[in-house]
Amino acid sequence: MYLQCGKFRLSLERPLIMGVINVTPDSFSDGGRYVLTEQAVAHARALIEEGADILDIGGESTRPGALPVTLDEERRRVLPVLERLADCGVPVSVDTQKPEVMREAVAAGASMINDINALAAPGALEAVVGTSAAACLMHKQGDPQTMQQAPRYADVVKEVRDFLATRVEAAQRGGVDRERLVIDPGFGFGKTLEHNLALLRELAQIAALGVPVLAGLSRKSMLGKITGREAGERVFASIAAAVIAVENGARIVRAHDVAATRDALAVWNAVRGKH
Ligand code: HH2
Repeated sequence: MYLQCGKFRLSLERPLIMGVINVTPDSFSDGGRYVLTEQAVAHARALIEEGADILDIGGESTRPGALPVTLDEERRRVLPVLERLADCGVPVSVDTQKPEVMREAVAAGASMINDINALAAPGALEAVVGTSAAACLMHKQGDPQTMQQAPRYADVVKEVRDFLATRVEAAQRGGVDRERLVIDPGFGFGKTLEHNLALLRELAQIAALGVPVLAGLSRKSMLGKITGREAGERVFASIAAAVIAVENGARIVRAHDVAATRDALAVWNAVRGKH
């Protein structure tokens, strides 16, 4: 299995690691902005050293309760980082829901668009169609501000799988080759702990759609609920979740702790990988 990802053709024979770079400051001063770009670029380079196969840059937090940022603000956060990483040697993904940011990001060298809205916004599919960028289609129920208030499903695995199948079809009908698509059940996006656990347990049912599955479990609050630990102390739990996800069919793991994830997946690959 391969993923066409901009100028990169990524083999998915072994599971890949997508390293997370957040460009989401508390300070909006100009000095703060320069520092923010420099920090993000340095963090990106460190994650490449640690073994990230893909980088994911995000300028808008999508954590439960997070507020949206304006188009201009998101642009100012993401584009300078992207430009500095154009020749970093690994594909760079941009985590955005905004079609304008998608278009400008691809023009500035992004190899992938990671959209928690599965390219459903007007103009989103069109922003990706005429390019060679990959697209990650993610499931969510509701919006980040309110999604954790009362998530409800009759059958979470079936509903997420059917939604992803529909979005893959829509993307293909719109002109995006299947080889450019990735699907993601969207752990924590309008899901209770039980919903998240059911999706992780039954991830093979999502992988059966035949499109590479990306799993984002790193440091998520579901791991806090299980272990009682704060976000910065969830590395061991994140590794356990990443290994289970890969065991159940995920081909890309979105991770903050790249070095630890790389070692864990190297062991998985030595045991389970094709030789
Ligand atoms: N999770 C977050 C953001 N973007 N994209 C995809 N495809 N899948 C995810 O699970 C996903 C995502 C939110 O993760 P969180 O830990 O709340 O914040 P961040 O990872 O940006 O630090």
